[in-house]
This record gives sequence, structure tokens and C-alpha cells, in this order.
Amino acid sequence: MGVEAIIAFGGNLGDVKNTFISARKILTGSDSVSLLACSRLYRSPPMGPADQPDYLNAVIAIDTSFCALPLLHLMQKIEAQHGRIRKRRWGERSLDLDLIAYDDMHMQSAELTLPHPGVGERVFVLQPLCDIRPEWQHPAGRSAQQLLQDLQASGIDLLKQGEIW
Ligand code: A4P
Ligand code: MG
Repeated sequence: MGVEAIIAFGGNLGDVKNTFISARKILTGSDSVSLLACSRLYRSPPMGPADQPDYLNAVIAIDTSFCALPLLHLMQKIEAQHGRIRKRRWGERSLDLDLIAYDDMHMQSAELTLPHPGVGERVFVLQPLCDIRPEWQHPAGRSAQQLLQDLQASGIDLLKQGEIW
């Protein structure tokens, strides 16, 4: 039907698991989106300011006929529907939806950078990504699995495997 896109879910305010379930339902309820795969739900300490609750994170793969920017706009609308307010950088939020990859598109603009720039350094993105797409290729030439192994080799602990949602 369309192309594969990978979306990361994050959040640390409110009933995050229910928020994720609701956001996934709205996203995949669109005629232009269907769910291909869904990772487990992982808990991790905050990256950034330490005076905020732990996060839940997950990753999904979708098939979509949206172009990349309209997909990002839909994701932002869904964030807003779930009470997303931007306070401080890397600060607390009820729902953060990041477009990790859109097919094998590379782009860099103020509004959208693909793949998402943080993916190689974030265990809370790579580990759920490896649940569903360990073979995913970063343009730097390494797979998701290899990037996760690189993080482990640099001393970063893996997250405790989470629940199905
Ligand atoms: N933008 C550019 N490229 C993209 C993309 N690929 N996907 C632009 C999504 N958005 C993209 O995002 C800022 C702008 O990035 C948007 O206007 C969009 O056009 P934002 O969501 O408003 O800002 P943000 O999320 O506060 O900033 P940032 O730097 O994106 O934060 P992150 O990287 O999302 O990190 N700790 C744990 N354990 N788990 C987490 O999930 N998340 C964050 C937020 C901090 N600490 C965390 C976690
Ligand atoms: Mg974000």
C-alpha cells in the first residue's frame, strides 16, 4: 500500500500506558496507516533533567500512504490530543511521538530530520526497535542491533524487558 515508517513513543506523565494505547489506536485508525509491528513497553530513567519521573517507551512500525510531513503533523495532532504541553527541553511530557524513520529517506530541516538524530545514542529507542526491526539500517552503516551492541559495549545497561501492550 505505502511505505514503512517507524515511530517511537515516550512519556512520563499521567497514565502513560493508556495514553500509548489510545495514541496507537488513533494513529492506526487512519485509513492511511496500518500497524505492522509493535515492540514491548520499556521503563527507563529520564535522559535530561533528573527531577522528573521515569519514562515508558515503545516503538511501532506502520505501513502508510502519508508522505513524511503529513505523517509528522498527524503525530503532533495526536500528541496535542493527549495533553502534550512543551515545557523544557528533554522535560516531562504525557506523550512524545518521534518519527524515527520513513522508508530509507534522509532529510534535514528545522521541521523534520530523518532518521531521527538521537536514535544511535538512545537505549530507550534502540531496544524496542530491536524487538521489531533489529535489521533496520542506520545511514551511518550500522543496524539497530549493532547500534544497541555498541551502546552495551560502551557500558550502557539494557532495560528490563517490558510488557506487551
Ligand atoms: N523534529 C525534527 N525531526 C523530527 C522527527 N524525526 N520526529 C522536530 C519528530 N519531531 C521531529 O520536538 C521538537 C521539534 O522537533 C518538533 O517541532 C519537530 O518538528 P518536540 O517533540 O517538540 O521537542 P522535544 O521532544 O522536547 O525535544 P527533543 O529534543 O526532540 O526531545 P526528545 O529527543 O524527544 O527527548 N528519557 C527517557 N528515558 N525516555 C524518553 O523518551 N524523551 C525525552 C525527549 C527526554 N528524555 C527521555 C525521553
Ligand atoms: Mg520529540
